[in-house]
Order: sequence, then structure tokens, then C-alpha cells
Amino acid sequence: MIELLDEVQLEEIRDDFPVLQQKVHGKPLVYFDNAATSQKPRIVIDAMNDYYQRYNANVHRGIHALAERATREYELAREKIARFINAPSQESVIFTRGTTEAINLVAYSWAQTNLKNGDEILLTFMEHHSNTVPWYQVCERTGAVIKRIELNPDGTLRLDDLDKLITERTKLVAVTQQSNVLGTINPVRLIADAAHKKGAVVLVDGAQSVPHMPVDVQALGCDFFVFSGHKMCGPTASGILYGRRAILEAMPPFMGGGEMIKEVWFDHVKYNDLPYKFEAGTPNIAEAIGLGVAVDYLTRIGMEKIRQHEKEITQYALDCLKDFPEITVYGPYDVEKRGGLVTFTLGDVHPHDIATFADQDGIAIRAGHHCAMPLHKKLGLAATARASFYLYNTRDEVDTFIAMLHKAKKFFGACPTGRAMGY
Ligand code: C6P
Repeated sequence: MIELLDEVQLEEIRDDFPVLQQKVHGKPLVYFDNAATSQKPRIVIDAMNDYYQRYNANVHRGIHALAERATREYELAREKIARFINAPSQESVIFTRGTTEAINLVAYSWAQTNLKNGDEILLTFMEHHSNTVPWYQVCERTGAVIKRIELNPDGTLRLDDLDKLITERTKLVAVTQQSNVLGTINPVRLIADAAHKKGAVVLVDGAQSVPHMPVDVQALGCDFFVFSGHKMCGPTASGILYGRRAILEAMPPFMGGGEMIKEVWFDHVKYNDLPYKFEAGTPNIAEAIGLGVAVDYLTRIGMEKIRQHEKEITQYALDCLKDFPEITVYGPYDVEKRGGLVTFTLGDVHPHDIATFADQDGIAIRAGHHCAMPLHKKLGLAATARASFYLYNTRDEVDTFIAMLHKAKKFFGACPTGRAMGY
């Protein structure tokens, strides 16, 4: 049986995050914008400072003591991250600046080499722009076309006709493991199996899943898996592309420069081995080291425990929101099928007004299209408001959030509206 975080542990965890110990507009900060970026524990900040203060040097180049230490720590981070996602080898784990860069790497290197006029890329209607725009660009350059998996009214994917949607022309299926708007957790393994039956390659966007649940890339059966460090207690400008080794070996490099070469002659070049072939130039060394420490931190607490905690908080928030006939919640009600975030509208109040109102109470939520405009167009909305939770959030904070919504509803005179989607 998985234990929940108890009060004492939760208090200890909150103490690890300096940013949480402050007031905003005179009120204790309630940070519910974790899907945009998470806060960072002291040990991650300290690890990055330590690199700059004690062993700042470039990696894989110098043979002096500082350079050797920097290289060791950088590669140790790769090792930890490979273990964290159960990658079969460290060579298949490539440091990037985040999810966006990792997807662009695959788009430029793999897709442009392998796709041609008339080929199909299958997406879903819930993809983030990072898992949308690079594929539009591939289509512009190759003549490939985009198709999409439809949504059910509860915000889950309509998979009944998946076998028909994936055809012999489908070369790539690119799907998010968890939607940053609906919260929906998608059955990636099932989709990957269907795609592989037709010979398609599968890319999984793990930006919203890796920070919040145990992830095993081998069990998911995907060919590429991408995520960002800054959403999982790690630094900004850190992220990962995992790829199946054989596919990575066959791909041309994304960028040229130092580090990604074995030998350069007057007119040609021999590329380096994995993973360095895809890490041109001086990498984000402090960020990679910081991400390794973030992985240590999350592992120590336990990803299953974090998932359970978020399920509990999310269920509590969803139950409280049921008392508002003016509120529409988007995405599945069942917390087994959704991650730790709640996206909603309050009558016809503009979500930006709700976010500004919340800010006055020290509550940080996000409002807008959340970089998922096709999904919002599908929902017939310009914007939504989103509260997204993490391991350090509490039921008391949910109470503060709900009290703010009661005030907002009165202040803006919100009226009940039809619930087009959600529950
Ligand atoms: N979503 C949000 O507030 P980057 O910016 O590269 O670290 O991550 C992009 C990205 C890709 N996929 C999904 C599912 C995401 O949620 C994000 C980032 C943030 O929802 C910022 S727009």
C-alpha cells in the first residue's frame, strides 16, 4: 500500500522551498502554478551555487581537476536521470534546454530526414504548442500532413477508431502523457502498440507527467520521450530527450559545433558517439547538475507518494468546486485518469480577471490558453483559468483558493452557464 505524505512530512517538504516562505500582497503565498514551472528546493539551488563557487569548468574538454570534477558531476546527473525514467542506457539520454528543444531536435533531425510528401503525423487535440508547431513546420518542409485523435466529452482521448486513424502512411504519433489543460493522463502504451503495428514511430511529451508520477520509458514502449527539468524541482533551461538507441544512432545531428564531433578535416567531419552527437557546444552544466539533484530529491520522497498526494489534493479541489454551479471544470472527473491540476471557467468572467483577483489573495494561478490554442478552439473558449498542484501544496491552500472563488463569484456577479465539457 502506498502511504500518503503526512502533516509532518509535508511541513518538512515546504521548509525545503525558500520561495514558499513569503507573503504576497500581505497574504501567505499559495503557489498553484506548478504546471507552468515548479519551485526549487534549497538543495538544487545549493548544488548549482556549489558548481559555480567550487568547480566551475567546462565539461569533456579540460584535464585539470576542476574540469574533471565538472565532467564527473555532469555525467553523474545523466546517470541518475536515466535511472529515474528507466532508460536502458545513459547514451540514450540527451541533455536539452527542455521539452520544446527536445521536440524540435526530433523534428529537425529525425522527421525531416524520414518524412515525405503525403506522410501523416498523428497528434491529439490536447497537445501543447511545443508538440504541435514543430510538426507544422515539418509539414511545411516535407509535404506531410497532420491528423488528430478526437476527444470524448470528459476530455479523454477517443481511441475507439485508433486503428483506422493510424494508417500505413502514419510515420509519427506524437502524444502528451498528461494534458497541461485537461489534466488527462493518456494510455500511452496502448497508443504506442497501435502505432508500432503500423510501423510508426512514437514520441511522448512527458513535460506534465515526469514531475508528478513514476515514469518508465521502457514500459511505455515509446521511441522518443521528452521532458523539462524546471517543472520537476529542477532549474530552467534543463531538459531531456530520451530516444531508442538504434533510432538515435541513425539520426543526423541537430546542431553542429564543438563536442558533437570525433574528428574534423578540411572539408568533412566524423560525428561523435551518443549522446554527445546531439550536445553541440558548451552545455548547461549547472542546470544538468541541478536537475540530477532534483531527481535525487524527488526519488527520496518517492514518485508514487507524490502522485498519491496530488490525487488527494485534486480530488478535494474537485469536490469543493462541485458546490459552484457557475464553474465548469474541464477534463475527467476521475483522479485515476487525471493529474494534479484543475482547469476551469467561472461563468463568463474572463480567466485573466480571476487570476488577478486570486493574486490579490496571494494565490498564483495561470490564465490564458496555456499554449494549447487548438484545444481551446475545440472547447469554444479563448481562455481558461488553471490551478496546478505539486508535492508541497496542502488542503488548507485549497481552502484558501475556494474561499477566494466564493468572493470572486460575488464580486464579478458570475452566472451559471451550460457545462459544454467537463462534468
Ligand atoms: N507548459 C504550462 O503552463 P518547456 O517550455 O519547453 O519547458 O515545456 C513546454 C511544454 C510542453 N508540453 C507540455 C504538455 C507542457 O505543459 C509544456 C509547458 C507550461 O502549461 C508552459 S506553457
